[in-house]
Amino acid sequence: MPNRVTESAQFTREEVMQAQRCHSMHAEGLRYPVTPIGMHYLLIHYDIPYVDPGAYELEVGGLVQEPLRLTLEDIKARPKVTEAVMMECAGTGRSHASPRTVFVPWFDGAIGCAEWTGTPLGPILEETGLLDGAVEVLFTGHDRGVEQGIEQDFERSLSLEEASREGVMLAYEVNGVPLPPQHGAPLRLVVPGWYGMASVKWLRSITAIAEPFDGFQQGNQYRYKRSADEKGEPVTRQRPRAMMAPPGIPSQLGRTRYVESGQKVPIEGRAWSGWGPVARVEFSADGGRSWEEAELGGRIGRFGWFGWSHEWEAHAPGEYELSCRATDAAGNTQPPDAGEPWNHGTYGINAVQRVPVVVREGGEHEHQN
Ligand SMILES: Nc1nc2c(c(=O)[nH]1)N[C@H]1C(S)=C(S)[C@@H](COP(=O)(O)O)O[C@H]1N2
Ligand SMILES: [Mo]
Repeated sequence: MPNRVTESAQFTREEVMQAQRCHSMHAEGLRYPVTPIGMHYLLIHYDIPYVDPGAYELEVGGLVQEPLRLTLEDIKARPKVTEAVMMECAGTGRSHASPRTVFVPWFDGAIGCAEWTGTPLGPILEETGLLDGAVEVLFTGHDRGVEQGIEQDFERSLSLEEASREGVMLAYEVNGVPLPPQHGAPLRLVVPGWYGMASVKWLRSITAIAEPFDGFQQGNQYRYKRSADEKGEPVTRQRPRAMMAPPGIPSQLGRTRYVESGQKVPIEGRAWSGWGPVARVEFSADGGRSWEEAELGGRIGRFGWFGWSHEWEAHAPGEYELSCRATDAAGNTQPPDAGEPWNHGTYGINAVQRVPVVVREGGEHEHQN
């Protein structure tokens, strides 16, 4: 059974359920250099499995000389690293596309940049002694479900090279506290630069394998394909994106912004790319017809997002559409619109953010206090 796609502007009951289980980061959360953990987005395909941390064991096996069974204490006794890591779901921007896939109906908020603490994966793979025939490492979670009619464990692989990269870790803490259940307790993989599906939560086992993994979450889902029956290309690293913390105050329902005229409005935001450092961020107040250079700030850690800022001169009353766009060091940038070229899973949609703003004459409108 292929993915379902819809052109309806209305969301289905299933999508609303998905959106409640898997929430976005609030756009105003962009003001925090490190995302407070309850604000970080969530994506959970099946159930959050109950895993007893006291009884926990990670199996490392397959094509290795010395299979290991590691308790949480064993893992915590290993070299400890903390890294800020920009995470984003591959379904990012899906609701801006038409048609869209029926899954988690993300707009712009499938993001977060938290500080993960754990132990590097590379040395563990080295110690087990990968055998010659090993080509990939498979990561299997404790969670199990039925997806498009197929019962499965959530599992994904990485090539030996990707698995041993700097920053790839087995994490047991986030922002200085033990992993909460929804983020993968007691132990998860964190793969900087990649869309989130690579960072397998609730890790049960790590297995060195002889053939590239072609299971459901890799051979079928998370691929850029034009139709359901095409094999397509794997979804890997995050495409560049910039986002601003929306200025002014919001309307409660539609979240249009209101600012008063005749002032310089400070705009701040974050930008990232999995394909290299961010090289520039631009800002537009006219729906992307003209662009101004924003000021690019520093990066949070080695794998986090970059800060940026800009001053917007909101002189005249009227309706505006604010946008921003990032370009990375490799020259990749963001398209103006979602879904070009369209892909069947509506993955990796990095169209520019659009923030509707009404600039009002100061003191002209009704208010209560
Ligand atoms: N075992 C397991 N790992 C998983 C998932 C899952 O459903 N099961 N979801 C993946 C996806 S698609 C994303 S985007 C990230 C989300 O991580 P977060 O919920 O901590 O933000 O976890 C990934 N790891
Ligand atoms: Mo995801």
